[in-house]
Amino acid sequence: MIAIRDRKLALWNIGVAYLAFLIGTLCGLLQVFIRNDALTLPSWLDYYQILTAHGVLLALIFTTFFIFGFFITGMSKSLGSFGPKVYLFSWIGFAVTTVGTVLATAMIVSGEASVLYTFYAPLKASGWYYVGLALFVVGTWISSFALVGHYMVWRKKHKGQLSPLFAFMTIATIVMWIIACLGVVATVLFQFIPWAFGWVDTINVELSRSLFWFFGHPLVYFWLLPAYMAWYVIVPKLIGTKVFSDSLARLSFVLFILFSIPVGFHHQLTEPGISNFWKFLQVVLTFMVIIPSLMTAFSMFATFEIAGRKKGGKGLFGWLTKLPWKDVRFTSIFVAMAFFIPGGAGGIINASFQLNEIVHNTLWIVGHFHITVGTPVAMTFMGLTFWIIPYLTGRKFSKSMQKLGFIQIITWAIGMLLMSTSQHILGLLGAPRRTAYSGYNNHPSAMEWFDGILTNHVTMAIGGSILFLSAMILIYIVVMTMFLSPKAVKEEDFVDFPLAESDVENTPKFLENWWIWIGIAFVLIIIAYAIPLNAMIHHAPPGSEGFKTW
Ligand code: HAS
Repeated sequence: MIAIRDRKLALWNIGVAYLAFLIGTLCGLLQVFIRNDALTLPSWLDYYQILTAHGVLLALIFTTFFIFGFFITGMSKSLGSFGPKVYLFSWIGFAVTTVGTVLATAMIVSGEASVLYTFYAPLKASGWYYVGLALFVVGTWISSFALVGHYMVWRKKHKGQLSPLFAFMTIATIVMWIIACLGVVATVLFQFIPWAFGWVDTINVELSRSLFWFFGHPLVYFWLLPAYMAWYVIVPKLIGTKVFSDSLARLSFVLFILFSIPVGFHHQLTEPGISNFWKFLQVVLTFMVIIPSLMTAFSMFATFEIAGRKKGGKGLFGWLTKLPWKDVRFTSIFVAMAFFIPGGAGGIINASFQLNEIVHNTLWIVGHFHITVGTPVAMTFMGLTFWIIPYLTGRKFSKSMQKLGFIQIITWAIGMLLMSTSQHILGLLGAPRRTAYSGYNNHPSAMEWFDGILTNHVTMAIGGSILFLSAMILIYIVVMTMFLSPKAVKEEDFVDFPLAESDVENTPKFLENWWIWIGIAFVLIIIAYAIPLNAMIHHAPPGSEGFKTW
C-alpha cells in the first residue's frame, strides 16, 4: 500500500477527472440530439459552446487529470513514497492545472470561447481562455517535473540499475509531453494572447495551426501511452504472467518519443501554403510512429497466448478461452484493445496522403477519434478505475460493483460501436465535421445520408443515449468506491495494484539514456519543421483579424 498522502494526491486528481467526465458526457448527449436534428437549443445556449465544452472537458481535462492520478499512484508504488519536495510540487502542479481548467471552462460556459478544443485562428476567444490553457499546460509541467524529480532521486540511490518499467514509461511519456507542449505554449503565449487582448491586430493563421499540431498529434499519444502502460504492465499481472519482453516495451516507448512529434502536418494535408515535400516527409514519419503500436499489438497477443497456454489452453486458439473473462478489470481492457484494431487502421487511412482528401474534415474523423481516444483509451481508464479507486481508498470492490462494471463496459462498447460506425459512414458519404447539423435546405443528397440502417437519426440517438447511460453507471461506481462502499477489513477484500514482473536481464542499458533519445527527437523535429516554419514566418501572408462567429 502506498503512503496515505500520496493516495490523497492521486485521489484528488482522479476526482477532478471524473467531475470533468460528468459534465463532458452530458454535453455529449446534448450534441448527439442536436446533430440529429432532434433537439433545438434555447437561444442562450450555443451548439459550438457545448461542442467546445465536450471536447475540452473529455479530451483534455478528464484524460490529463486521470493520467496524473495514475502516474502518481504507480510512481509511488514502484519507486517508493514521495519526498516532501516532490509532494509539494505535485500539489502546486495540481493547483495550477485546476486554476487553468476552471478559468478556461468559465470562459466556455460564459459563451466567450466557443472555439472548439483545437481553437483554430482566426476564431477568437476571450484572452482569458488562452490564459487558462497556458496555466493548464504549465500546471502539468510542474506536476511532470515533480515526478521526474522523484525518479531522479531513485536513480541516484540505484546507480547502474534500470528503473522499474512503470517508472520508465511514465518518464518517457512525460519527456514526450514536455517537448510536445513547446508548440502550443509558443502559439498561445506569442500569438493568441497578444492578439486576443488586442495588443496586436492580426494573427499568422497558418503558423498558429502548425504550432498547434506540433503539439496536437503527440497529444493523442499522451492519452494513448498511459493506456499502453496498463496493457504492458497491468494486464500481464491480471492474467497471471510476466511482461512479454521488457526491452520491446521500453523500445516502443522510446520510438514514441522520436516519432510522435515531427508528424503534425498529417493534420494539415489539405492546408495550402505548406509544400507537398514537407507534407510527404511528415507522412513518412507518421508511418514510422505506427511501428511501436504494431509492436504493442504483437506483444499483447504474445502475452495472451503465453498466459493462456500456461493455464492449459490447447490448439491454435484454445488459450483464448483460458483468459480471465470474468474479471472486469481484464475484460474492459481487452475490449478497449479490440477497438484499437479498427481505430488504428482508420488512423493509417487518415495518414495516407490521397485518402485524407476524402476523409478530412468529415464525420469520419469524429468516428476515428471516438474509437481511439473514446474507447481504447477511455475504456482502459475505466478498467483502471475499477481497481485504482478502491486501492486508494481502501474500500471494497464488491461483486455487485463488478456486475455493474460489466454492464458499464458492455453498454459503452455497444454505444460507441453504433455511434462511431455511423460517423464513419456519414463521413464517407460527405457529412462535414466541426459544424452544427445542417440539412442543406433539405437537399436530397444530404437527406440520403441519413437513410442507412446505421446512419439514421434513430440509431444514432440510441447509440448516444446508451453511452450516456453507461457514463452515469460509471459515475455511480466512482462515487461508491470513493466515498460509500464499505471499507475493506479482511485481507481478501483489499484491492491490490496489479503490477507485473518484468525481466530486465537482457534489456540494454542505453534504452534508459534519455539524452540520446531527446537529442534524436530534436534532430528529427528540426528536419521536419525548421524550414517550413521558417517559411511561414518569413513569407507570411497578411495576418488575419479575429472572428467571433457564434
Ligand atoms: Fe488519429 C486525427 C492518424 C492514432 C486521435 N486522431 C485524429 C484526431 C484525433 C485523433 C482526436 O494522419 C482529430 C484531431 C482533430 O480534431 O482534428 N491517428 C493517426 C494514426 C494513428 C492514430 C496514423 N489518433 C490515434 C490515437 C488517437 C487519435 C491513438 C487518440 C488516442 N489521426 C490521424 C490523422 C488524422 C487524425 C492523419 C488527421 C485527419 C484529418 O484529416 O483531420 C496511429 O497511431 C494508429 C496506429 C495504431 C495501430 C493499431 C494497433 C493495434 C493495437 C491493438 C491490439 C489489439 C489486441 C486485442 C491485442 C496500428 C495495439 C486483440 C483482440 C481481438 C478481438 C483480436
